[in-house]
Amino acid sequence: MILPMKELSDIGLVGLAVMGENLILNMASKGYTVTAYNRSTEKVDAFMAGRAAGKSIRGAHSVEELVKSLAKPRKIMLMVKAGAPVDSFIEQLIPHLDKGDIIIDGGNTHFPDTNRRVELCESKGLLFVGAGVSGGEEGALTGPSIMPGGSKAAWESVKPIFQGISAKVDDGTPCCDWVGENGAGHFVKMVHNGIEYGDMQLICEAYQVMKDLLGMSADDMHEVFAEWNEGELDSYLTEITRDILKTKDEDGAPLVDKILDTAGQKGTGKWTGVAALEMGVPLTLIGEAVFARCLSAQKEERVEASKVISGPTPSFDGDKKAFIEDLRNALFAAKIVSYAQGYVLMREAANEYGWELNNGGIALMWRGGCIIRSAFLGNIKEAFDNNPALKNLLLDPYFQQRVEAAQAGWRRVVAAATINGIPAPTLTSALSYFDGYRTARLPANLLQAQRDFFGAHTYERTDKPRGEFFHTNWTGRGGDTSSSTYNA
Ligand code: NBP
Repeated sequence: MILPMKELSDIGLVGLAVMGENLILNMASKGYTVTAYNRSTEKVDAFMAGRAAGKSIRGAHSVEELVKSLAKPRKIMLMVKAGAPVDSFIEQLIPHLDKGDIIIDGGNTHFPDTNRRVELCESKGLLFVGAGVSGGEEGALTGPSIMPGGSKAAWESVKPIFQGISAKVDDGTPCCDWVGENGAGHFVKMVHNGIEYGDMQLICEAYQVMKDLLGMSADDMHEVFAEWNEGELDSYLTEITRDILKTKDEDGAPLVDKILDTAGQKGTGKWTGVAALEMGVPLTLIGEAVFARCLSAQKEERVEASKVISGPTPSFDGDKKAFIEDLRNALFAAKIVSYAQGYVLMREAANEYGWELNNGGIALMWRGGCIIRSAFLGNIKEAFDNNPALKNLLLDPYFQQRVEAAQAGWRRVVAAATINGIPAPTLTSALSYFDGYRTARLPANLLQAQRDFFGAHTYERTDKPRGEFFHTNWTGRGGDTSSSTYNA
């Protein structure tokens, strides 16, 4: 269908790589007229002569031409490599823009950069939106999940386009809503990516346990993931794992078996872990998922170590079917822990940066279009609808009941993996967090005694009110002077 081209474009998009091109085509398919621009202008010509031909898309060959082609308030979306290229385009655009014009950064930007850019643009009378976009190439074309934040005054102008092109959940609700001020949109997208790291690693651990402990073939595992995808583990990542496991190489052997076991990463998982460390949030599962990728990257060293260090030879003589059900429960329970931890991190960030995050709305944005989309996010939305002040998802009655029902199987899986020497860092650390979180008295009494012993760091007592600090001269050699009490 050829849609009419408006005299002035509704929006301009800079960056004709995989995401930018597909977002433009998505916008044009919804009736918007879009101006396309790219640093290397030959890509503009190629796009205009190719995929954009006959659509409500016009090409621009300079920033000036781009700006002149837009209806006011002008909306310009950057879909370029995160970092310096975004700053470079902002600098180039500013002299050509008028008060109230809007710059949108749709890349995977680190949220402090967005905080800074909102301040800069607002100081020039412009508006700035930092929008996380998820869904990859296909999502960009057919409906991504979009998480916008920044200058709230921009939302009314941007909303129809973003909600128009975004994925929709079953009742038609768009997977895009205003997230919050400054870098809130990019923060939420960062946590989304961290959760994606966790979900992927959990699936990989279940795969390795099935392969190395149960001796299952890729075809057998394909059947298991197909079945799991019909139930509460229904998700995009379960679905693609199912399809990956049945894909064959040219010789008919499973392609997955021929792929080198070293994982790459572009940094968003690391940022999530760093943010958690900075805010003192125990985000253990995502942290382990990032480290698992790091360990996978040490391929040569692992091969060397495997020749020198021995461990148990995996063997299983139990009920395979029952154990696969345990594995399903382990995956589900650990996934609940991961989202619980991710939400605690977002709550802490909201406190620290003064954002008003809508937790149920975030679950809805992740419900469709993005890589972590799953049926389970509907339950998270319900949990926050029932109790917007929920401290931890594990305390929601539905999730509490589900984890309690799953925990026996989860423990059997972690025990079996440990006894058989199969690494399962995310399944295991999630269980430790779960047990730590539900433990009223942890061994930190001893830890605090150690701190006071060697550094006079003081301690509080169980028989005195909170906030009163004591120091003991443990050896009889130290003095009575204590260190200041503060937490870094
Ligand atoms: P890339 O991340 O590969 O970026 C390519 C674009 O950046 C091209 O337009 C390129 O222009 C431009 N660019 C580069 Br590279 N260096 C530049 C510079 N110094 N100055 C100006 N422009 C420069 O594209 P992408 O994969 O489409 O991703 C775009 C953004 O969306 C990124 O932030 C990415 O992290 C994010 N994202 C990607 C996905 C995905 O699945 N790929 C999903 C979600 C979000 P050129 O043609 O002149 O080199």
